[in-house]
Amino acid sequence: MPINAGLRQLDMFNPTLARIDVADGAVRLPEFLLRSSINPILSALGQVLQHAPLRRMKMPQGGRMVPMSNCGDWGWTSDDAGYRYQDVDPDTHEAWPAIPDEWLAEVAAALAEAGFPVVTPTSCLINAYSIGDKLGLHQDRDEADHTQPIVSFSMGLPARFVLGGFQRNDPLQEIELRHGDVFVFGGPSRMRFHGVLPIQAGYHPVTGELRYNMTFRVAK
Ligand code: MD3
Ligand code: FE
Repeated sequence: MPINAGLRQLDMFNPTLARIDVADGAVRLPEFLLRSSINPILSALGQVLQHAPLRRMKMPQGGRMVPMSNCGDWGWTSDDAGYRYQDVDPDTHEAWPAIPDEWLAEVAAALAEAGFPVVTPTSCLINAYSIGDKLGLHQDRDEADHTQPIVSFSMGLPARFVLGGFQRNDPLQEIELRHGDVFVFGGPSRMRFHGVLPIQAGYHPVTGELRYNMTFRVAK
């Protein structure tokens, strides 16, 4: 028997070739961002956050969200009036920075790898989680076209992500999102309830005590 019998990956030293269908239209690409250096992706994050710093937005019902920012034509915002996409940063009244080309290239590659038509996102929401931060169960409904997939990048500390069904009380499956992972949520899974459990204490060599998530959307 060959010594690699049973190995399902083409190259055990390149685990990023795996593609896992978690649900109908929900595709996990483990360590997709680590196929080549992640440094340009991270330095672009530094640039974006210099122009549009992280801030804790108010939720319409009260309370504050995890620190967020945006890039692209449209940025997702939350305040007393509700949730919406805005073409300017409400803190500076300036246009959001452009989505970095290095990110757009990875988004296009991920959509293709996951078997979706390649579309260019018009919005990128950046969430920065500290230890203990969480994101309650919700659906993403603020985009005009719910048939367009959402692509997510995870960086830094791992998160326990929960994916539910189409009703709030449907059973949840727990999935770990790790540094370099990309997820594509399209097809029927686009409207699944989902959330993030409190980030557990830890230290990541690249981001320290933080987890970053970027979600790429066709907003309008
Ligand atoms: C499943 N962010 O920003 S990314 C969000 O880790 C959001 O920060 C989480 O949920 C985070 O809205 C999860 C993965 C994700 C993004 C969009 C989805 C999962 C999704 C849309 C539909 C179903
Ligand atoms: Fe969401």
